[in-house]
Amino acid sequence: EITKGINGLEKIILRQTHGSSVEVYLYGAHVTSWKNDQGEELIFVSRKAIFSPPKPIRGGIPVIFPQFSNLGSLQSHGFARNRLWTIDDNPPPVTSEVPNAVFVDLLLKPTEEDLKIWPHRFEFRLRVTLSRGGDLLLTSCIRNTDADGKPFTFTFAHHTYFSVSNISEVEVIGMKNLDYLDNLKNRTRFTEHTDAITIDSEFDRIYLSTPKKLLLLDHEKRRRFVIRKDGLPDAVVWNPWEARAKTIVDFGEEEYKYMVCVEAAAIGKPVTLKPGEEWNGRLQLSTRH
Ligand code: TA6
Repeated sequence: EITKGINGLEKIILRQTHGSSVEVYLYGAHVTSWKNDQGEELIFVSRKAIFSPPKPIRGGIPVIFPQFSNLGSLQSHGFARNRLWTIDDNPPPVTSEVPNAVFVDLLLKPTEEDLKIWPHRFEFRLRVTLSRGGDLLLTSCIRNTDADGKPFTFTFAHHTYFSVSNISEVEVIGMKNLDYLDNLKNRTRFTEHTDAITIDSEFDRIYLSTPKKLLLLDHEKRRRFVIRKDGLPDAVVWNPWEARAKTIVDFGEEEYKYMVCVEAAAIGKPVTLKPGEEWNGRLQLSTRH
């Protein structure tokens, strides 16, 4: 179902018979809602989010490509999140892996303007799938379509903003003994010693080469998000906390309490694609198992 969202921007709604749903805007291929069978929202979007290009939408699941943060010469977090994507009306067939799923394929190709800031031809296909059981899957396929034979390199993230009852109730599980780069300390490298990460101040870390399965626990809601990822070795954990939140214009003052970003990413080892080569990434979010 295609409908008009906020400010007339087009969005697609995927629904399953049991009641779960997903909403994705063509602007940024940005998922802004994921609801479970009970109709409960699982994704955080700021009350102050500005649905007006070129400002990226605050919250949801921004697609970060071709550059994470300020790791290169592009604008922070690249440009995929503030481009208008198109729907592929004739998508390649589904793999049997997710039966009875509903999905939409969104495409991004560079415009002549884009080529001036990042001189590489590519095709990015993002498949957004809602499984019968209500899991949200994001599968990315990025291809180097440069005819004149140049490789390109990128970093990537699904910058997922999870909705939580209260940040004090939250644990992130799966990082014990992993190295991380602390964004609050000039990306100095440290080793994580705790198994269950809790957050009680500004937090911004890139965990390197994590397990494929991570957990986000919300004790008050008795909810457990299972994050499964493939081709996305790293994981960013972010909460701006009070002081930094005040500096973000499209973020409510108290809202840091109700969100946490746990991002499936490829940052530590940037991906390089030769002409004709293809890269695949996969993120599966579930609250069931
Ligand atoms: O992923 C964490 C991070 O890179 C933080 O450093 C923080 O700035 C956040 O993303 C949001 O970035 P944005 O450009 O959306 O304001």
